Amino acid sequence: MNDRTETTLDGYWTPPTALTLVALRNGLRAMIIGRRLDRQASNLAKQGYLTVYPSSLGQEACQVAAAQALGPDDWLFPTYRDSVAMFTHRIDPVKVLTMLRGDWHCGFDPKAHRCAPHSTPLATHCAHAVGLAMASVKKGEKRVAMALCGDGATSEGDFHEALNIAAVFKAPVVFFVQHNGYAISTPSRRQFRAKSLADKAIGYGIRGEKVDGNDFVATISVLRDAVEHARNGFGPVLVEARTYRVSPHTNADDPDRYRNRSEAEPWLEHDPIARLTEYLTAQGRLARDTLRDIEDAAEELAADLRRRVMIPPEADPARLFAHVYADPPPHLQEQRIAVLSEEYVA
Ligand SMILES: Cc1ncc(C[n+]2csc(CCOP(=O)(O)OP(=O)(O)O)c2C)c(N)n1
Ligand SMILES: [Mg+2]
Repeated sequence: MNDRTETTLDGYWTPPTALTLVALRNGLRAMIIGRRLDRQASNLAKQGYLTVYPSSLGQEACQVAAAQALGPDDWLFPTYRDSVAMFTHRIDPVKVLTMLRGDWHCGFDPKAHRCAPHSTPLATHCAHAVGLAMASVKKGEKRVAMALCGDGATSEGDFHEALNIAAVFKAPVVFFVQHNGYAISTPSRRQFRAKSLADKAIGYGIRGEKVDGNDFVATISVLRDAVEHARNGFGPVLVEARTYRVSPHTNADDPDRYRNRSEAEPWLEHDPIARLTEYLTAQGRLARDTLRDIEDAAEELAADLRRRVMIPPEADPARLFAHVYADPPPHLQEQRIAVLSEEYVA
């Protein structure tokens, strides 16, 4: 079991040569833009434009590293918390938020984007990632699937089944657990007894890694290694990134009811964006103008997101009946005719 927590930016650990300056700047840019879009989405939820929004504030290193560790043919399997990973994976933010606006579909073509829809049921998508990875091996492809999940999801039966079958068949999957300390109001100490979630890999006979999830350089290094390990036929990897859920579970949650605000302080001091900014600045690799340009770009993207989400989506009642049955049963056909005969006011 490897523990990479020592590779922190605070000690100005030198990144592996494979991590170029361009990769670090891209990481910083995506984290700053991701945080700004995340804040915008939280505000849109408060204003009623989204039905719900689970923020990943403070988890940007994990979100961005997950997307940026993947190769051009690899797949991402995100949860409800992972919109920033999906933005970084180059899916239009409005499309990413489609489901969270209460629309009936995920808003984008999963195949075109190599990204599954946000999974709200915990860990069920881990098995989907294994299925895709196993199919890809059968087709002679070199694709890796990365399934993201939280600490709470590791208690699910689906998580166990996915890891077990992936291990047995050496499926090229990276299971990336963002251990943010909470499953809604349940703290980690009431969730599992294991010393670390990465230790669970031992039971499946696969590689397990633990990393400081607020350290972008360490996290992307570990994830890139894991992706290549899986791609080269050595089987799945379980990566645990230790981080903290700075925000409420969603806009509908009040964390003051179950945790002390002071608990967040040490995590705020280890903010992933501040750490990478400080590192690059201290190395003389980040001009003030560059940072301002990134922040300006983030503002523009947030304004564009706000503007487009405020346009009400087109609602077509006929869609209620589409895509469920190839041959709709008679009672649904009748209902469809009845709905379509009603006058519809947009
Ligand atoms: C199968 C299933 N059971 C319960 C829930 C309700 N639920 C939604 S989020 C959540 C907590 C998950 O915590 P964690 O996996 O740590 O992810 P985080 O929200 O912290 O990112 C629960 C229990 C669900 N969505 N799916
Ligand atoms: Mg959690």
